[in-house]
Amino acid sequence: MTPSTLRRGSGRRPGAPGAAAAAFLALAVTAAIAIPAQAAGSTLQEAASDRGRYFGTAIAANRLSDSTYSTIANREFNMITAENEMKMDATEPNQNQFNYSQGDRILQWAQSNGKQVRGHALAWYSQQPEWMRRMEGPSLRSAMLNHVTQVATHYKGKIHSWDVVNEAFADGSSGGRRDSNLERTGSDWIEAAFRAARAADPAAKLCYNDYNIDDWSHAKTQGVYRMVRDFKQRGVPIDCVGLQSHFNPQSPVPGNYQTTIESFAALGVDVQITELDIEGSGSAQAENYRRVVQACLNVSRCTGITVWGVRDTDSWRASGTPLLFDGQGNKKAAYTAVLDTLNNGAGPGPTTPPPTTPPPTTPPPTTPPPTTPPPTGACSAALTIANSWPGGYQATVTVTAGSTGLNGWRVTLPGGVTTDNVWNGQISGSVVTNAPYNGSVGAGQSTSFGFIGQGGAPSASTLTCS
Ligand code: 9MR
Repeated sequence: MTPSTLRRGSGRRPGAPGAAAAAFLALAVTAAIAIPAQAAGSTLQEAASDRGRYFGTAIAANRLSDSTYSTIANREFNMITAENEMKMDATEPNQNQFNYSQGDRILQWAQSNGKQVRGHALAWYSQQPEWMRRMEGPSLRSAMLNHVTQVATHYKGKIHSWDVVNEAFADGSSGGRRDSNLERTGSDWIEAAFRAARAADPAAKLCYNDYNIDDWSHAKTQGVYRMVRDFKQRGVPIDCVGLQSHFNPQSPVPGNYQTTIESFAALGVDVQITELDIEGSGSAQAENYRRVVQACLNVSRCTGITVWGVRDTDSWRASGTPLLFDGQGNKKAAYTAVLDTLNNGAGPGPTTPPPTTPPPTTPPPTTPPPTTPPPTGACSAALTIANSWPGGYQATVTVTAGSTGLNGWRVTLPGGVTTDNVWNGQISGSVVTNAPYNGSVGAGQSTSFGFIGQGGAPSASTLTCS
C-alpha cells in the first residue's frame, strides 16, 4: 500500500457495520484486510488534496461564460487566482476610486464552487493604473500603501494567500532590486507593503512572488533569498515565496529546482508554485511537468501548485502550448503526468518537518551571464498582439534567423511604443536585444520576446531586425 492509499484509507473508509457475532467480526476483519486500495484521485484537486496540497489555476473572468472552460476549472482545481482582475490597474483605475467588479466575480465563482482564492497582486511595478505610473516619491509611497490597505481590507478573510509584492528584483547578474517608481520611494517599500497587508488581513498568508527565481544558482534567486532571510530575521511579516515558474526551452526547469524550494522552505516560509506553465508538447513536456510536481511533493512546505490558465488557448503564451489541456479541453500527456505524480510520486506528507540542512550563509558563486557577441546574420521580426485592455496591451515579437543563423539579435520597436516590462529580451531606448540565453538562433529558427505596452497597440507588424 502506498502512503497515499494509506492516508485515503484511514481518512475516508466508512465505518464497519455494527455486528456482535464473532463470526461476523472475523468476517469483518477479513473484509478490512481485503479492502482494495481506494481508487487514486481522479482529478488534480483530489489527488493534490490527498498529498495535503492544493492544485490551482488562473482564471479570466471573461472566460467563465465558456462552459468548456468553467467545467474543467470547476472539476480539476481548488485554488483560483484572478489572472488580471485583482491587479492595481483593475482595482484602482482612478486614485481612491476602487473597482472590485471583476475581482469579485472571480471570488464569487470560486466561493460558490467551494474553492479558495490566491490574491494577485497588491503592489507591482507593472500594470499600475495611469495615475500611479505618473507618481514618484512620498505621494506614491502613500498611494501604494493605501492601495494595499484598501484592497486587502475589501477581500479580508476571503484570501488564502496574497502576492503582496510581485517581481521587484532585477534580471541578470546583479541580484539586486529592479528599478521602478516604487523602488525609488526607498527600498523599504516592500516591507512597508507587507506590514500594511498584515494589518489589513491578518488571516491571509503573505507572499513575495517572482519569475526566474527557480534556479538556485541565479543571482536573482539569491537576491530574493537574502531578502526573505532578512525579513524573517527582523520579523517583517512574510509567510510564503511564490515561484512563478514560467518555463520554456530557453528557460527550462532547472536541475536544482528542488534545492531552491528546499532552501526557501528552510527559512521558515511556505513555497507555492504560483504561475506554472511549461512550453512544449508530448512526452518531453509531460516529463518536465512531472519533475516540477515531484520537486514540490518532495518538500513538505511546498504547499500548492497553480498553473497559469486552463487550456493552451487560454495561455498568455498560447503559441507555446504550455498548459495541461489542449484548445478543445482534452487532457494532454502533461495532465496525465501531473495526475500520476500526485497519486504515485514519492515524497513526505505536508506535516513532515522541513529538511534540517542549514541554508548556506553566503550565497553560492553565481556565474556571470555570457557576454553577448555582436549580432551577425540577417533576421526578420514579426509583432503580434496577444492581449489588450483599455490603456495597454501585451505583444509578442517573433525573431526568425535568416540562412546564416544568429549570435545575438536587435529589434527596433515601432515609434510610439512605451514599455517598462519586457521579458526574454533587454530593452534600451526603443531597441530590444536578446537575453543572455536566447541570442543563438539557428538558420531559419525562431525565438521570441514579449512586452507590455502602454497606450494603444502599434499597427506595424513587421519590425526592423539585425
Ligand atoms: O497572464 C497575464 C496576461 O493576461 C496579462 O496580459 C499580463 C499583463 O501583465 O499578465 C499576465 O500575467 C502575468 C502575471 O500577472 C505576473 N507574472 C507573469 C504573468 C505572465 O506575463
